[in-house]
Amino acid sequence: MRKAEIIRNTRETKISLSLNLDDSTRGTIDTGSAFLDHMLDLFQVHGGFSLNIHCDGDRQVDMHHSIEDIGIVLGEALIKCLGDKKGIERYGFYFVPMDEALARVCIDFSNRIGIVWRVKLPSQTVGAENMDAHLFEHFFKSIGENARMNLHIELFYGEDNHHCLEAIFKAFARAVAMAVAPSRNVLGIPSSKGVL
Ligand SMILES: [Mn+2]
Repeated sequence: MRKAEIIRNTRETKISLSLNLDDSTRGTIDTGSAFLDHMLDLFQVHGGFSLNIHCDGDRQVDMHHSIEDIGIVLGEALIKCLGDKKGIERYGFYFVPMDEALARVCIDFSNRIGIVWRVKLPSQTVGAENMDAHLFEHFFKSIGENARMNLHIELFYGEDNHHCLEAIFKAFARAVAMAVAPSRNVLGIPSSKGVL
């Protein structure tokens, strides 16, 4: 089983997170934002992963530190689960429509950081907490940098922020699921260099 447990405590956030890529038991997610909980639940369900998160963050400021630090820890957990990346597909991609919105996510667990965020959300806030929708760019940047990924996220169109972000999270989950799946074609580490 590829799994990781990480605890990270700072003056801004206290986070405990566990991720299991080979178990689809639905975990408990409590980030302090019901909207972010919903998005991360979509990630575990659509990826076929088990994710538990508890975050006690400085929400009296805003969700900025919490969402950024959860991204850091989730990125660290992903890379920890993958180890030397032997036998995995390495690349993953997915298009997901959500009613009027369409998103595409392409990833490479390349050990070379490169994040492209081509997303123009239709409104500035989202969720019952009126979270700044711009924070989701920081979130995916934190994941990509800490999982040392090449991560391309695009939103082609969409009129409802909830739908747009839902399409992005589902596409991300399914792209990760594809990339971490056992490779049908490549034996060993999926790189001509022999190291990733
Ligand atoms: Mn929803």
